This record gives sequence, C-alpha cells and structure tokens, in this order.
Amino acid sequence: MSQDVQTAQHATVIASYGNQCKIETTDKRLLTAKSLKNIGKPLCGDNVCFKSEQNNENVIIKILSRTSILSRRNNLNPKPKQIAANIDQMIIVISANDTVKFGLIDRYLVAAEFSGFNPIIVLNKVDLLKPEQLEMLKDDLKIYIDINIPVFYCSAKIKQGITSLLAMTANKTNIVVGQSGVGKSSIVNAILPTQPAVTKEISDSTHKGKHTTTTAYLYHIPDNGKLIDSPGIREFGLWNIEKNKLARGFREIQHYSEHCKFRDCLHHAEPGCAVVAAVKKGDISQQRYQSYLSIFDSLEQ
Ligand SMILES: Nc1nc2c(ncn2[C@@H]2O[C@H](COP(=O)(O)OP(=O)(O)OP(=O)(O)O)[C@@H](O)[C@H]2O)c(=O)[nH]1
Ligand SMILES: [Mg+2]
Ligand SMILES: [Zn+2]
Repeated sequence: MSQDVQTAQHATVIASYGNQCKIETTDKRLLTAKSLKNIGKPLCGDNVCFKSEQNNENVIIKILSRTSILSRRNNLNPKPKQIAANIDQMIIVISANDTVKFGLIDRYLVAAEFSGFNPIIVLNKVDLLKPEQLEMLKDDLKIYIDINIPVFYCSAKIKQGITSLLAMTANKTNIVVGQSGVGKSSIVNAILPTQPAVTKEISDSTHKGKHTTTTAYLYHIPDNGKLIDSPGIREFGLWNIEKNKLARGFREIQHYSEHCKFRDCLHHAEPGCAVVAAVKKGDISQQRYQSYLSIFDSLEQ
C-alpha cells in the first residue's frame, strides 16, 4: 500500500456527480470531494480513501473494492450506466395506479440474481385502490410470493406497510429502484421523515414533469441500514448476460433446469426439457416463462 493511502481517511460516497462527490467520513462529517481521474468514477455507496489538501480541498485517492455494482443500459446508449455500489438488497417499487409491468420487474430480478442482491417488491400507492382492486393485484403478484420473493403492499402517503418494510432493511445497503413517479423518494421519506428526499411536489415548484430524482443518494436508516434513493427509469436494460446463462436469473427456471435432458438446454422446445414440462404442469408461472423467452430474445449473444 502506498504512503498516500496509509495516511488517508475513510469515507462513504453519499452521492456522486461525475468526479465531484458528497462523502461522509467515519466520524459523520459531510464533505465535498473531488476524485483523482485515474481511479475511475466513484459511485454512490462506495467506500473510499480521501486526503484533505492544504487548500482544504478533499481528494478521493482510492475506491475500496466493491462487493457489487448495479448498472443498467437503455436503448439510447449502448454503454451501461453504473448507478450504485455495495448493494445488498434491491427494493423494486411499482405503483398501484399503473398496470403491473411484469417484464420490468423480471428484468430487475434477473439483475438482482446475477449481482447477488436480495430482491423485494413493493406495491406503493395502495391508498388509491378499492379493496377488491387490491385483492386482484395481490393475485397477480402471487407469482413472486410463490418463488419466495417478498411483496409488500404500502402507501408512502398514509404510511401504510412502511414499518414492515423497514424491518427488512436493517444492517443492509438497500437500493430503491423503479420507474419515475412510482413513489421511490416518497417511500424514503416515509421511512426517514427527518432527512427528506426531494419528491415530485417539492420539485414541481421549480420544474415540471417526471424524473424528479436525478442522482442516487444514500441515507442512513435505523439499525445500521443504508437506503439509496435512485432516479426513475423508463426501461431497465440488462447487459453482460449471455443467453445460455439467463436461466440463472429466474430462480424457479434454474431449479427445474437441473432435470433437463440436455445440459445445454435453453428451455425453448428441446426434447426432455424439465422447464417446459413444469410450465405445462403449472409449477412455473406462464407469465414468468414468457418473460424468460422475451428477455432471452432481447439479449445479444
Ligand atoms: N396516492 C399516493 N401518491 C403517492 C404515494 N407515494 C408517492 N405518491 C405521489 O407520487 C408522485 C411521485 O412521487 P415521488 O416520490 O417523487 O416518485 P419517484 O419514484 O421518486 O420519482 P422519480 O424521482 O422521478 O423517479 C408524487 O406526487 C407523490 O406524492 C402514495 O403512497 N399514494
Ligand atoms: Mg425520486
Ligand atoms: Zn430445459
């Protein structure tokens, strides 16, 4: 280790704006820091070493090794965008006043399985639903309960379901993800009323429209947890996943694939495919299998 790194102090990146970052030191001071060009771009959630220069500028000189990175790709830009680092748990937020976008949820789940994040689904804005509408949505989302992915029914507005969600977040770095307007920042605020994240209402006084949150931002939550609010997305493009490995992103497909006749079975129409048999029997949801096929087609190699 170089002399520089030994005398440096440690910090966590709260938010990264290019090579300017907001960092929090181990003794809880919030500072602005620039990062050295040759170390790569620090991400929200990174653990870093920094030095304070004589002119009071703080300089990040090293990014400590990451346990995980969340990246996504969109159609407009082939280069994946890195969103945050060192994530343990992904809270996928969907809104009750929208149709359920199973394809989007399943893409997030694939990313979570490949990156080793624990996934949770939150249906927010349940205050807008009549009881029978809520029951119908619970029926639709049962396919996730069946594969052991917890689903929470919440309202950030009336603070319903927030305590049980909070109980899942202790001692972990959690990231809230989902489309713009589903209420990610509102959920963060319901959990953390004392350090409010900017939501649509607050930002509408200055700018209209969607995409209120523009940068991932890390908040501390009770019981040693961290909660990262992230910008809303329109689509969540997967990258760096090979077609013949995709089954690993679908835990139930992966489970049945062990019994396929051919080891390199892609679970389309091969003879002796245990996955197709399980779909026919109703042991794998038709909806999830269709997602598998459609994501399979969307992957490049
Ligand atoms: N009725 C109802 N409205 C909600 C709830 N949660 C959030 N909203 C509203 O939904 C809108 C969007 O909320 P935000 O929290 O800004 O959404 P976001 O997901 O952070 O959006 P981006 O930052 O653009 O990605 C705001 O008008 C909120 O008041 C809820 O539980 N019930
Ligand atoms: Mg937001
Ligand atoms: Zn198969």
